[in-house]
Amino acid sequence: MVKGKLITIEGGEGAGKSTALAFIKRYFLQRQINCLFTREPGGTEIAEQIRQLILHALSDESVLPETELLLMFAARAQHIKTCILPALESGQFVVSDRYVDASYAYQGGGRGMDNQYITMLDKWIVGDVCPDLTLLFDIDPVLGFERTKNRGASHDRIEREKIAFFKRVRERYLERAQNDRGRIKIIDASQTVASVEKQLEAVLDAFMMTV
Ligand code: T5A
Repeated sequence: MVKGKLITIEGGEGAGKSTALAFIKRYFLQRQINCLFTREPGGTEIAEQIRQLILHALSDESVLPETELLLMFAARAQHIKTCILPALESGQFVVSDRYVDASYAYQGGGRGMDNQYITMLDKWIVGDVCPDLTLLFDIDPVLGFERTKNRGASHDRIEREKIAFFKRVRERYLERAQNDRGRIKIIDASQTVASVEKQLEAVLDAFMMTV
């Protein structure tokens, strides 16, 4: 069976993932590679509804870390089974704006949830639908937040966390990159857009040589 490739994009708030996505779309279009672009939490109708609940729940009740983690994986289960897997099995490339590494970084690093729960859900829900390549947009959270201020949109529930939370998120991402250098490629997102695109092109070119 032809199998596509799964590329994921990760990083802290305001790291420039959305900006880089436009470049990645052009990159694959120019090479006439059929690519599905999706995101987490979200990517399917139900998963987008769960995203809304996670990021914009209209309630004074605080969302428990356990609830947040389980909702992330509930959305991910829908996303994998109904969107990612069928695309990969038809030989398509899939590019997801965030995936399972985000749960380790945000719920594990940020919220301090025990890794064993995340690993258990990862094994159950993600299984072998692992990314072939992960682009980690690394930036100091202070600079990331400066950038989102310029964007003007209001902050969602997670974006309203304190800077210490995002420092822990960054540390956990970097720790994962350190332990999985073959898959996770760090992009220095503090650089100019042109420099970020240059880094991306080099990583994508190297990856395409392997497929
Ligand atoms: N989440 C998600 C979890 O907690 N657990 C999980 O398992 C998953 C899957 C999702 C939220 O959910 C959490 C993480 C997140 O909090 P999201 O939709 O991924 O959120 O959105 P954010 O991460 O919040 O992404 P942002 O939209 O905030 O940031 P981006 O996309 O990284 O940044 P972007 O491209 O919008 O850029 C921000 C600003 O900077 C400028 C842009 O023009 C823009 O104004 N910019 C640059 N400026 C200077 N130099 C550059 N190189 C620049 N690149 C961009």
